[in-house]
Amino acid sequence: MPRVDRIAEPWGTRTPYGPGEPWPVRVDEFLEDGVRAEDVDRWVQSASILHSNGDGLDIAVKDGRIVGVRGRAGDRVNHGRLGPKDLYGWQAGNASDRLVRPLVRDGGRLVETDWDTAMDRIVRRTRELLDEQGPSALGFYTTGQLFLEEYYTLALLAHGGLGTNHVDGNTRLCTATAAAALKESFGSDGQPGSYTDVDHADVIALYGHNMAETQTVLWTRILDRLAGPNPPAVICVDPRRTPVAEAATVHLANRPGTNVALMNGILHELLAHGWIDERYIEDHVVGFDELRERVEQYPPERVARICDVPEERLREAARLIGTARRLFSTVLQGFYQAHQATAASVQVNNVHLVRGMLGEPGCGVLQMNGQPTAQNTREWGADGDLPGFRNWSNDAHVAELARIWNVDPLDIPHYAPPTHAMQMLRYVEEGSIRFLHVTGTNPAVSLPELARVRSILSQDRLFLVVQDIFLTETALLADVVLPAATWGEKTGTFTNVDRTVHLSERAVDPPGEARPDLDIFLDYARRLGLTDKDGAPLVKWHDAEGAFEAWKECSRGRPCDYTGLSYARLRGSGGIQWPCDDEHPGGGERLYAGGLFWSAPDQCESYGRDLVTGAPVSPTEYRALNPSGKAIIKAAAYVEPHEPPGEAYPFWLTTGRTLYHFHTRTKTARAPQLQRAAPESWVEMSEADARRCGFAEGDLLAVETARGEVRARLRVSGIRDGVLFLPFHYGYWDQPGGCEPEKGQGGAANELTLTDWDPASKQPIFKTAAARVSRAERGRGEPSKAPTTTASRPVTAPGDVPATRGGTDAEAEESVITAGGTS
Ligand SMILES: Nc1nc2c(c(=O)[nH]1)N[C@H]1C(S)=C(S)[C@@H](COP(=O)(O)OP(=O)(O)OC[C@H]3O[C@@H](n4cnc5c(=O)[nH]c(N)nc54)[C@H](O)[C@@H]3O)O[C@H]1N2
Ligand SMILES: Nc1nc2c(c(=O)[nH]1)N[C@H]1C(S)=C(S)[C@@H](COP(=O)(O)OP(=O)(O)OC[C@H]3O[C@@H](n4cnc5c(=O)[nH]c(N)nc54)[C@H](O)[C@@H]3O)O[C@H]1N2
Ligand SMILES: [Mo]
Repeated sequence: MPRVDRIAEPWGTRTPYGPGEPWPVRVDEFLEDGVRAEDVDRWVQSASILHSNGDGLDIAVKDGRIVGVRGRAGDRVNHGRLGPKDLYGWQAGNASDRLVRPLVRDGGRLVETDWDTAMDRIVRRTRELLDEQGPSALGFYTTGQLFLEEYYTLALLAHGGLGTNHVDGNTRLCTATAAAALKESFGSDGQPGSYTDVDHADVIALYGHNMAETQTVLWTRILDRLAGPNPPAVICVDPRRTPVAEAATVHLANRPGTNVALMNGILHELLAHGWIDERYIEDHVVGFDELRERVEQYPPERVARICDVPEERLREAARLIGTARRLFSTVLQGFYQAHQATAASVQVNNVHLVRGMLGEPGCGVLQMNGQPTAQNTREWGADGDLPGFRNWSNDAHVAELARIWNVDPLDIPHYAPPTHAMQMLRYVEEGSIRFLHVTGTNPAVSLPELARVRSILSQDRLFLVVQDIFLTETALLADVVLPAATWGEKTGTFTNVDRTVHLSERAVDPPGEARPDLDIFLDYARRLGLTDKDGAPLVKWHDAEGAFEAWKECSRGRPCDYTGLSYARLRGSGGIQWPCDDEHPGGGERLYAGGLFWSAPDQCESYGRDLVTGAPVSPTEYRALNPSGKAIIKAAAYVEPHEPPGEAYPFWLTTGRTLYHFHTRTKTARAPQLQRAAPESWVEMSEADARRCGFAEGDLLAVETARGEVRARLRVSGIRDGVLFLPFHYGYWDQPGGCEPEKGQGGAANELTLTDWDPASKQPIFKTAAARVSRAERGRGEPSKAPTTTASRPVTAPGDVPATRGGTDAEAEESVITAGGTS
């Protein structure tokens, strides 16, 4: 079996295929040094937890430890393939510095304690605040990285039991716009498309989505189509020269923050050339006339000026989209983390609606998720809704949920949408939220404007509980730290972006006294003595499978119907999509075939919002607009970003990811192969800008915005002129400072970002800020340590910068399984 250095070759060996053919199987495997496949005691079924792709994999266990992973050949998502984070990231669980005992703050310091003491403190403080102020004193800030069963339990205890409306996920930073865009266009969350659309599409458009680095296995599928007969055309909209841009037929490197203008330009061309399906629009859509009027104002020459892209290239992209027979689109953070996030993402849905391209093979939209279980976070009702995609402003939906939970409808707060994370932070700042329970997220690195976040989270009057697997920057600020068990150490399910549900089984015991998040939530509910309206325990399950069975009832009859699923069915399967019910016993591959949507006034998850002000549309207005449940076209005018560059801060600053790290690096920095590939932060700048400023590769630069300063070494990359890029992965836990920057050193990208968000989705703006840059120190003749295999590839001659390699301890096995056998 060939061994491949998958740090040097992140996408591995090509297995080309043609349109409509099945994607060949290639099984990737990586085992710890010295362990051979025949030494493995057990293989335990799971799926990847380091992105939203949901790659099916088996966990290798030897002597009670995780020693490796292997892709599942029969999984519908990955057909056996794994990406670099899948292959190496699991090692974090074995790290020697896992949290193994609860910690409490005593005399200003965090000290070890037992579970009873820690939980007593939390329960006591919860009760005190309920007595003093009521449920509005309590906030829960959770994640897109737990399991469905854990979320559902938290939903019940927080919404139905404690009765607080302050429940949100870090998914607010991540995929709130995916949900918002789907709700605006189709009345409900739920991705129309399927990964198999890649197999059929003749045009694939990626909007603000560096799929090559962030969903490496899905990108591998596209690379294999590109290497096969009749490859699709690829369109990339991204200000950086990402690997997607390099592979693209047309790359539109638009100026950051101009996505709405760009989309309006494309729609202008579709309408002007009649590349639309009038019949589909007539039968299945409302709002088309408004779109026609709006996009008339965006002829290509105007759009080219706003976006600073060549007019001809824009026309070419529109022609490809307009003449595609099967168009597949994906959207992600370049669109979502922006001031007009929802407005821009909705225009991508509009392209599919005017072209009538939904619900057929190859004709999908994926308003992408980022985190592995973000879809579930939205299903259980963080992100502004109630569980089961129920509409908080529809009394019948609230009543149904109350019936399922056996509580009074008035006990489920629904006077307003559930509070969004940025607003929760504001309430903490003002002192009205006084208890904040943070699970599976590291806001002291991932929220915008970190100096403000640190000052808010370290207030004395706030009781901060952090439930994590490591002592993170956020945990260092906590009053109580609870050690969680993680992936591989607990059982549960999760759902990826194309609605595929996977079961992940417990493979090993958690370290020390660490406990699954589910057990912690169950313990909290029990100690609080939460009851239903008949006085019986509110939470009626005791384990993951019990929670799953309860969730199935909650999902019944909703778009995300899980009633046809069970642990038994998922065990051994290659992933099953929802809806899975009597009508779709094998799972529904695509939504909205035949132009049927979940948008009727009585069914829809949301009545929508004004895209400019964010004001919720009233039930009456919605009924008038869309009485019979069609798709909704919402047009939008382009508005300038809120903080455009000017004299003092002449550059656009954008932030994002690199292939080798996950978020705040708590896991990937503890996987040596990944950490070595991208050991420290860097700042990207174009060749022309670097020359003009007199900077050279490897110089230490100080990047400043109105909020702060960050230092990083320069990588001269293929980024467009006028834009700087910082990866946001690098916080402080492995630095001398611990939880904040030392003066004049390093610094996390979010020291620089601003407190501001999209009006409709409330997703913070991480992709634009005005910045200036100066040289702090001349380079030592060495290049920056940014990866060379990715968007940070240097523009200098090959050889000037050593290529990113993993070496022998990064060699993974690949077996390509063809009709003729294994190679
Ligand atoms: N390796 C890796 N993979 C991951 C993750 C990770 O941390 N590391 N995280 C996962 C998660 S939670 C998420 S949300 C996803 C995110 O996945 P992506 O959205 O693909 O990642 P980002 O790097 O945040 O942003 C994508 C691109 O947006 C571009 N961009 C910036 N500003 C603009 C703009 O104004 N317009 C346009 N059109 N593009 C712009 C950036 O140049 C960048 O290449 O990745 C998931 N997968
Ligand atoms: N500037 C900038 N900022 C960004 C972004 C950007 O593009 N630019 N992207 C945003 C996006 S899309 C996202 S998703 C966020 C991500 O930001 P975070 O959510 O802060 O990122 P993570 O580092 O994944 O944090 C997850 C935490 O959960 C812990 N953990 C892991 N597994 C478990 C478990 O099983 N149980 C518990 N209890 N804890 C666990 C990890 O150790 C880690 O501390 O960052 C956002 N911030
Ligand atoms: Mo994310």
